[in-house]
Amino acid sequence: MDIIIRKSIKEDPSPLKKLSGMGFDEKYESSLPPELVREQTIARVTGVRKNLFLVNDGHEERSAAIVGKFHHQAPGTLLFPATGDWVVLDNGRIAYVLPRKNALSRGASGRQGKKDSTAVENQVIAANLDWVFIVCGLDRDFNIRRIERYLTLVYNCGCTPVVILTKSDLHDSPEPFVRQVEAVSFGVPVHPVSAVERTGIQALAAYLAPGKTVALLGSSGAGKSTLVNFFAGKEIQATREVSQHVGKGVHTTTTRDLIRLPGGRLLIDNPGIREIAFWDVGGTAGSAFPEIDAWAGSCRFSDCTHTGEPGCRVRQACLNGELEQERLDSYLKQMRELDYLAQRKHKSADRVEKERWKSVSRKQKQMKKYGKPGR
Ligand SMILES: Nc1nc2c(ncn2[C@@H]2O[C@H](COP(=O)(O)OP(=O)(O)OP(=O)(O)O)[C@@H](O)[C@H]2O)c(=O)[nH]1
Ligand SMILES: [Mg+2]
Ligand SMILES: [Zn+2]
Repeated sequence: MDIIIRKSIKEDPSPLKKLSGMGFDEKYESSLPPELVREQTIARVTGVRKNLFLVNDGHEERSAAIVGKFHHQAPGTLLFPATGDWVVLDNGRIAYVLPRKNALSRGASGRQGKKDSTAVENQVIAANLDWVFIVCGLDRDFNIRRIERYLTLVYNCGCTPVVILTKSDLHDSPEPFVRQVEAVSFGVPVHPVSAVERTGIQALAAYLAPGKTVALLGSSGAGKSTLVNFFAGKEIQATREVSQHVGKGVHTTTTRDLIRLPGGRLLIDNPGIREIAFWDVGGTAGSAFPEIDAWAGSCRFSDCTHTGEPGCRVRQACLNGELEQERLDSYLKQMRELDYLAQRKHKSADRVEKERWKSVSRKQKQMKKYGKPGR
């Protein structure tokens, strides 16, 4: 059954009630353009397949194609549906993507460096999230520098991170790892858990409130799907066989799916991420390195790059032993990457402008030749 959104939406809240089970609230409702407040169906994207999207209107899940305009628009002019998006359906096809609260995105892997306009297109992992679980195994997966990169990625996407350290059963005590992460994550909650011993997992229930959406992010084999299955209380996501555990580059989960758990809790399981490529959303590395940001305020030069200028408080912190060299290196590397992205964005904007003028002059030439445009 379709959910009918009419002008009388306020008088009849029942259709939206069903959607609230999928995480819909008044903020999304008020962002609906008035021209769409007529007989339309609203649904949430729960999965992305090759040429189709899975959508759930709070009542049932079905597949939906997109309307033609998505195929004809220049990249970046229209929001393209991603898992977690709220969409307006028109005759069963996705016609519009509602403005996002936030979106976890990264540079499209494999496309960087190509000269076409899609080279700078970002890849939305998931949209409209309340929490992002950065899942990291306490095995070979554990890497503090990688956690720093995840934190920058999540902050720059406007999302709220939580660090989950899985496989705590592999150690007598996970506490030293927790301390290490806490030392670089400044107030971000850090939870050690074990799916094998079923410890620590209950603490995560606090994030999984009804109508809240949590996305799981982390390398392949970190234990994301194992967590999903734990919360679901059954095997709904395939997890890697222990015997295959050493096999590198195998992704057990291959799709990004929004899973609705009993009680309206919403989880987005993701394929493992091999490389954390940033995407320019005007962010900095500062949010994930607040102590460095604070010291930077005391550097002699306001535009200090902390790479050798005199009076650099950040380098001083390193010399004093207040700051680890590795952490400063990690910060500088992230800053370089983000600067590069910002420059690239500028360049592409220039190119867009050039192309616009090219098309204007082409039109002018046509006008001279044929007298009037449009003939
Ligand atoms: N010892 C131990 N092993 C675990 C734990 N959680 C998960 N594993 C194992 O880790 C392996 C990978 O788990 P998955 O849940 O498939 O990992 P994933 O993050 O979903 O991996 P991808 O889907 O490839 O991204 C499996 O063999 C799990 O049994 C844990 O708490 N302790
Ligand atoms: Mg998985
Ligand atoms: Zn400095």
